Amino acid sequence: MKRRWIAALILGLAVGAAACGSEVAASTTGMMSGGMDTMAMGDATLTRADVVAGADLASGVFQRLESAPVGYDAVAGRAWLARHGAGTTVTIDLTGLLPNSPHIAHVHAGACAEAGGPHFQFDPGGSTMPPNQIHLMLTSDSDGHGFMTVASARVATRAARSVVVHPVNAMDAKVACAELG
Ligand SMILES: [Cu+2]
Repeated sequence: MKRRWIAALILGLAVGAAACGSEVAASTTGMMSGGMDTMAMGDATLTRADVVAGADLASGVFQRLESAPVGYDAVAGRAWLARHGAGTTVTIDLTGLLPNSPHIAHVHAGACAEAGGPHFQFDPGGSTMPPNQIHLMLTSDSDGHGFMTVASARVATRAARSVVVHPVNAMDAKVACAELG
């Protein structure tokens, strides 16, 4: 059971890296041999970004994108990005997702008017996977609610501008974008 879940997660990662712009699907084999680091994709029990003490907090409201597939008409929610002494924490909280479905969100470097543009990278031009990018993996509940927090050990620059949510099963169909301000 667990092995199947990990395989699905790795597949989602590979598809995500390939579908989100000009990036090449990179180190999935490296991740497999090195073992899965669930912290790299989120942990719903982490301290939420909006309550991290002493943080520089940015947030934005999710807006449905034109590319959203059928079933996301009511998508809504919020993203928070906290820059703090231990790095960066990102939390997303969405409603109106397809129920019981895997979704992946990335911090992007562009405005929502350009559907978020490319992925934010701590080292531009480097690895397309965490920890060089900020990815969050979540599965919506039976009501279409999705929630996740991820922590990075480095402080994101202002190039971390938006958060975009994708269905794992249709990575090109960006669902919603929240611009961080
Ligand atoms: Cu993305």
